[in-house]
Amino acid sequence: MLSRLIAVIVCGIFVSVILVGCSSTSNPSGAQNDGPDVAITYPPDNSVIGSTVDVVADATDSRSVAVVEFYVDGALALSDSTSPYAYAWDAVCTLLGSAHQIHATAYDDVGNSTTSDTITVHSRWRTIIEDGDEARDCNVKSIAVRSTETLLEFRVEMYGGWVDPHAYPLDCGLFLDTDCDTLTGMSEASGFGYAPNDIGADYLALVGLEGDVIAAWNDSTAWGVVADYEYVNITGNSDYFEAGVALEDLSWPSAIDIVVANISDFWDWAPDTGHVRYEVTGDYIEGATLRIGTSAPAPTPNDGRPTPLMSGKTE
Ligand SMILES: [Ca+2]
Ligand SMILES: [Ca+2]
Ligand SMILES: [Ca+2]
Repeated sequence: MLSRLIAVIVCGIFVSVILVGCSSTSNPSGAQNDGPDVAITYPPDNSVIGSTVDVVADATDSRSVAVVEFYVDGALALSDSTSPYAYAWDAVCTLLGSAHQIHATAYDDVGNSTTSDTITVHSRWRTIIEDGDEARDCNVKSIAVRSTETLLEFRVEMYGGWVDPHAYPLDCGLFLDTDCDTLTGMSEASGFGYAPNDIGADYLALVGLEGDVIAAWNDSTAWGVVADYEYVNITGNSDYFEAGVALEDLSWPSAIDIVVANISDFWDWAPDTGHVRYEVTGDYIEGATLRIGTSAPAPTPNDGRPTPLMSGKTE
C-alpha cells in the first residue's frame, strides 16, 4: 500500500514537472492560443493622405510576432517580419478623393493570428459631395475638401469644364455655415434672392467672374468681402479648381455645413437638398507631395499634361 502511494506521489510529481516544464518552455506568460495584439498606428483613421504614406502597425505577442501583413482594400499589400512593422504605400495611382480601407493581420510564431481594426483613408482629397444630377455643361459634379492646421481647402469638379470663369459669366460659390446654426447667417428669410438649402451660411467663398474672395454675411443685409484666398488654382478649359482659405479668416470653425452653388446662366446646387457637414480636423497629413503651404502657390496639376483634364483623373 505504502509503495503504491509513493508511486502515485512520485508519478504526480513527475506529471507536474512535465506540465510545469511544458508551460515554462512553450507558454511563458499566458495562453498560447492568443494571437498578437495589433493596431494600425499611422496614418490616423479618416485622414487624407498624399501620394505616398507610411502605414505603420504596432504588434506584440506573449510569444513572439512572426509577421505582420498589411492589406489595402482587402488585398495583401506587404508582409513584414521585422519590427517596426511598416508598409510604404505608393498611392499615387489611386483616384483623387477615393476612400480606401487598410487593416493589418499579425501572426505569432505558432500561427495564431489577430486582425486589427480597419481604418479609412482618403486619396489626397476627401470627397464630401457627389452631385452629378444633371450632366450638362458647368454643372457641379463633386466637392472634395481637406484641412490642415491652418487651411480649409476644397476642390470643385464640374461637368464640361471652366471656360475661363473669370471672363465667362460664371461663379462658383461655397456657402459655409461655420457655426452650424441655421438661425445665423444668410437664410431664405433674408430675402436676398438665393439661399442654398437655407443652411444659414455665415461665409461665402466665391470663385469666378465676381472675383475670388471670401465674404461674410453682414447681419441680414448683404455679403461683405473679408479676405482673399490663400491660393486659387484654376485652369481655363479644365473641369475643376482648387482653392485654400485660411481657417483664421473663417473664425476657426470646428465644423462647417457646406453647400456649393454654380451661379451662372444656369444654376446648380450641390447637394440639391440638405447639406454636408465637414468636421475640421486637420485631416490632411504630412508626407504628401500635394501638401500646400500657407503662402506657397499650389502646384498646377496640368503642368506637362494634355488639357483639358477629364473628370475621374488621377493626376
Ligand atoms: Ca500568441
Ligand atoms: Ca450659421
Ligand atoms: Ca445639383
